[in-house]
Order: sequence, then structure tokens, then C-alpha cells
Amino acid sequence: EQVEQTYIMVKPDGVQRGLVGEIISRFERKGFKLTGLKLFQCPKELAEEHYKDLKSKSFYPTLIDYITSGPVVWEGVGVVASARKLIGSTNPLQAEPGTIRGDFAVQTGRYSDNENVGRNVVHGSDSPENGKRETALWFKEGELCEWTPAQAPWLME
Ligand code: YYY
Ligand code: MG
Repeated sequence: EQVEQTYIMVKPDGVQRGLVGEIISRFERKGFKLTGLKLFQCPKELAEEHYKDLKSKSFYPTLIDYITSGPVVWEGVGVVASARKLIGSTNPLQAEPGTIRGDFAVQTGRYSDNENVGRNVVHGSDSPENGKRETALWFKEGELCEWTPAQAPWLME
């Protein structure tokens, strides 16, 4: 069956603040299938490729500095739009309580001169196409695991 793929990243602030388990747990409880997981410090070139659509933005250099500042966790899970809802709005000030950003992030305001929204803990792909693109960017062939969770028949009819 055709399953959407999305790309979730716990950003360096989420890792430093000890939120990795909490964030993974939210996707697990929702019923998403985890297909890949890795922890590493992101090289600048990879961060630039990942965020290439935002290159012209004033906050771009700040964003690249932030993403490369410490280890991140990347995971592959299902269903793009649903993951975005769990994550919440880009700006933590606008993210609803109950979402990851709404529950765990505040706006720093430090970079308000360049519209940077600050540290928002997590990334999730914004379309099925980008879910595929980003997964291919961060995971090599053979690093994803195809499996059937025991709970599958209890989650989906
Ligand atoms: O997909 P999402 O992360 O919610 O937002 P994007 O518009 O793709 O921007 C990616 C990333 O860039 C965002 O998570 C923080 C940063 N950013 C920012 O610092 N200031 C903005 N005004 C917009 C985005
Ligand atoms: Mg985005």
C-alpha cells in the first residue's frame, strides 16, 4: 500500500533540552510508524541543502547556525499533514498548547531584527514531495527499516 513519508527532526535545542524521548513518544502514541532514526551533528552543506528554499530570507544565516549548533535526531514516520498538526505553527508564539512547539517552545526575540522566530524544537516536512526529498537527503539506502507494527490492525481498518 502507498504510505506517505515525512521527515521529522528534533533540532539542537530539543536534543540539548532532553526532549528527544518526549517528541518521539508523541509520534509513537499517535500511531506513526518509525522507520529510521539517527543522531548526529549536521554539516553546514547538508543544512543549506535542506533549507535551500529559504536561502533569500534574512533569517537564513541564523537558521543555518542554529541547525548546525549541536546534534539532531532524524526520524522517518508516516503522514505529512498529521505530523505538521502535532508539531504546531512555525512561530512558537502562535503554536497552540497541545502541539510540540506550543508545549515546549517560546520565542526568544533575540533576532527580531531579521524575523527569526528563534528556537522551535522540531522540524517536519511540509508536503509528501518534501517528505521524500528530505528523507532521501538524510538517510542512505538501507538505513530505513520496513516492518509491520503489531498494533497495525488495531490502528487502521
Ligand atoms: O516548516 P516550518 O519549520 O514550520 O517553517 P518554515 O517556513 O519552513 O521555516 C523553516 C525554519 O526557518 C523555521 O522552523 C524556523 C526558521 N524561520 C525563522 O527563523 N523565521 C521565520 N520568520 C520563518 C522561519
Ligand atoms: Mg518547512
